[in-house]
Amino acid sequence: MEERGSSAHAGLLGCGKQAPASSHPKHRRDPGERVPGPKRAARGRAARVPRTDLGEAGQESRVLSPLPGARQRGRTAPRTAPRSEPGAASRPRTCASHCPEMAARGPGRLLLLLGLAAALCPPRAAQPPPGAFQAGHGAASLPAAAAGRRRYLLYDVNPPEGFNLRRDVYIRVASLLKTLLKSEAWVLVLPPWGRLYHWQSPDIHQVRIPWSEFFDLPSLNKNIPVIEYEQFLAESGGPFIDQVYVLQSYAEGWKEGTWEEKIDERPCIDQLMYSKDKHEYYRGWFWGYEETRGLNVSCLSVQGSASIIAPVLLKNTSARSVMLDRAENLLHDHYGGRDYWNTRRSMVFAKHLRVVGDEFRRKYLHSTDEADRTDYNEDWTQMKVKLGTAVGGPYLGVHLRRKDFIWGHREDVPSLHGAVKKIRSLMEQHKLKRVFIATDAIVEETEELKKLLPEMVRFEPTWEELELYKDGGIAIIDQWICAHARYFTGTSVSTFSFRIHEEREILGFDPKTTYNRFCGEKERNCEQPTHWKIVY
Ligand SMILES: Nc1nc2c(ncn2[C@@H]2O[C@H](COP(=O)(O)OP(=O)(O)O)[C@@H](O)[C@H]2O)c(=O)[nH]1
Ligand SMILES: [Mg+2]
Repeated sequence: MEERGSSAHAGLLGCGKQAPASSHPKHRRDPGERVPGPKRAARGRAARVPRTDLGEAGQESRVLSPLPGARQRGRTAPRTAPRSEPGAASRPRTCASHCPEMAARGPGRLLLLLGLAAALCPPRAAQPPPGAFQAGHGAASLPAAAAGRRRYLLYDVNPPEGFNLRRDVYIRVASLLKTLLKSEAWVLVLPPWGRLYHWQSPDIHQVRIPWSEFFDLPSLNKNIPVIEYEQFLAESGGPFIDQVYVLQSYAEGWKEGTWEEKIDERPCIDQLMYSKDKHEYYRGWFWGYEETRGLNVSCLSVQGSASIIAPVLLKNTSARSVMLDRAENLLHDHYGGRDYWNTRRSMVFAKHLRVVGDEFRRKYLHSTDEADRTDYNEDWTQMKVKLGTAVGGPYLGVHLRRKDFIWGHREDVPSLHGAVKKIRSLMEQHKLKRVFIATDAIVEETEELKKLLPEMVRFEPTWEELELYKDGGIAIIDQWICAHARYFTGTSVSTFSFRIHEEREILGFDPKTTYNRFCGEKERNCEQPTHWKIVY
């Protein structure tokens, strides 16, 4: 983290220093993570091939230019009325909304009105927003005074990216937040879940889902300060985000050679996913919160780890709320290090989902924590299990990723027949009579699987359960059950499988029982996943 901070400064100031060796991307890898160059960092046993779900853009370049001089504090418009006020969203009342309207009425009156507006709308630094608009409502919120001072970091990820890559991006952003906290009071606003490509269950409302439906918020808060988006709306004074930075690569691309971390304000390369409304506010997806508006949007070309952006946030903008869109463009500060694992360990699944998974294990898989030696400490900071301690339930855990993984006829994904053959041989080898299968296979495929492997056990939610836990919750229950199996095998380069590896690492399983994957029938060199050892 320290190293990262200093190299980030070098990039921002345009010194063009080469990043320290430990920050080189060869040390990290997860699908969706951009790795420099046409040459992907080669790894030993088990490369996790960098990719995104539905495409991956190259990242690249070298010219360094410092960002334009730091903007003046207090230039951002003050907050508007709180969201709870009726009509607040459509009728914002301070200069944040009035000024553009005034400007639209013609140049003649503009100067006069600007002067008036300046008097009515003093810079934020000079006059903080009214305390009443600052008070948080959630249990985790700070007292009004403290909340009034802190700054808000928000982020979003490329729409096609799936749930488990997004979990990885959270880790990257969390390390940026830790860097920011060394200088100022910041809080991370958790991006509501929704509109994910893989969440295809019909008739279920799956937008604006708070993190607490999937994760345990007090556990997240033991790592970094986080709040839900609704709390941001309540305590920051309304559905406005002062500054949106869209992260992108460098237009000129990446030239092979030295790796350098850099960040520059640049013209937007792709068409912006934000457009101005008649009041000059930026409208965009904003996690399905239609009333949310951005006051300013610009693009940053970035090549480097998450904390490279810290100096920009601390020095180049006075915006109180800053959103980083396309945050998957940031790399890990230090993949697999202590900081990485702390954040990963803090991502405890929501209790209600764990309870459902545990109940299923007990009922259908003869699996309990006492017998399996998988006791879970509700306080992750107190959980430190020696690898090899966990025994796991008497079943084989399988993650069989299908859908978009087979459409491209990938070489590293088996046919159903191939998968069942492997499952049978593993059951025999490990003397296991039961097999639990997590899969996203379509109905026709699961029917075929049942014929080929009649004894298989799946978590098949009722409609009520699906409505209650949603596709994301059902996937977590599947992952939780796989994480407790005596032996696990997953699918090549699936982030869904990777997150199961990590969960098992936390539970204290022998790595031999975890880092396994299916091979494609025609795959010549079937490398097995890397053991990423937990660091406390
Ligand atoms: N319930 C359930 N959903 C799955 C399973 N495998 C994949 N999915 C769904 O498909 C998505 C796959 O996207 P992602 O999380 O990015 O993982 P990846 O694409 O395998 O790297 C998951 O988030 C789930 O919504 C599974 O075994 N069980
Ligand atoms: Mg994916």
